Amino acid sequence: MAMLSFEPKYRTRGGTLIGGDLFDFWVGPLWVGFFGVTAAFFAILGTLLIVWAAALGPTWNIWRINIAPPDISYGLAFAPLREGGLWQLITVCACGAFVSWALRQVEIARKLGMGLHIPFAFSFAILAYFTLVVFRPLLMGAWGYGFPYGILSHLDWVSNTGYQYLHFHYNPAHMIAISFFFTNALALALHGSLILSAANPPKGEVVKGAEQENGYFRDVIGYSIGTLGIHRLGVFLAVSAAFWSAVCIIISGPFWTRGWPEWWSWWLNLPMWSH
Ligand code: UQ2
Repeated sequence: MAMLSFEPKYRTRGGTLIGGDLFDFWVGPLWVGFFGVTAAFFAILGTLLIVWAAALGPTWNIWRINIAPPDISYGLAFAPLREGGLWQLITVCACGAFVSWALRQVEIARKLGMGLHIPFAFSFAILAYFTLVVFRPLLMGAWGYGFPYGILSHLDWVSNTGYQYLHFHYNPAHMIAISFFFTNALALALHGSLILSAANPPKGEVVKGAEQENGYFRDVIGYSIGTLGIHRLGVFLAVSAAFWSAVCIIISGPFWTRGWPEWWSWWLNLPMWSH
C-alpha cells in the first residue's frame, strides 16, 4: 500500500480541524488524524464496556444478551454500573465515536478539497441515534426511555414502544419516513440496475454511457433525471428517511401521549363534515 502511484494525490498534508500536523499521518492505508484517535478510543472503550456488561450475565446467548438503560426512577441521574450505568457509559462512547467519525469525514473531505456532503449525510444517521438515546430521554425526563442494547431486546423495545401508541403506522411522521425508505429503495434499485446494465455488458460488447442511460428512461417514462440528478435524489431520499424517522419518535411521548389513530380526530372533527 505504500508505493501506489496515486499516493501523492491523496496523501496531502492539511485540512485538519484540530491539532494541526500532530496526527496528520498515515498508518498503513489509513489516515490517523485527531478524530481517528478519538474514534478509536471511544469505539474500543465502548466495545470493552459492552463485553463487561454482557459478562454480568445472565446469558452469553448472542440473541439474548441485553444491556438495559437505568430504571425510569433514576430520572436523568447517573445510575450504578450494574443498574444501567454501563448502558449510560456505552451510550457516551457510542455518541463520542459517531461524532468523531463525522468530524474525521470532515477533515478528510477538507484534505482532499471535496465537498462536505458525506459528513452532512452521515450526520442524519447520528441525529436518528441521538434522538433515540439522548434527545427523547431528555424530553421524557429519564434515561430509561432509551432503547436497550441487545439483538432481541431492542426489537422488543421497538414493538413495546410502538404498541404504547396503539398503532404506530398512524403516526404521520412515521408514514412520511416509511415512504422515504421505500422510495429510496426504488431509486437505488433503478440506479444500481441501470448502471450495471450500461457499464457491465456481456463479454465482447461495448460499455454504454450516459447517452443510453438517459435514452432508456426517456423511452420508458419520457423523463431522465440525469447522472448527477439521481445522486442528488438519492441523498435527499436517504437523509429524509433518517430525518422523518427521528421526527416520528421524538413526537411520540414528548409531544403526543395518546394513541396515534386518535391523532387523526382533528380530521374527523373538521367543521366541514357536519354539513
Ligand atoms: C436516470 C439517470 C440515472 C439513473 C436513474 C434515472 C441518466 C445514471 C435511475 C431514472 C430516475 C428517475 C427518472 C427518477 C425516479 C424518481 C423517483 C422518485 C424514484 O434518469 O440519468 O443516472 O440512475
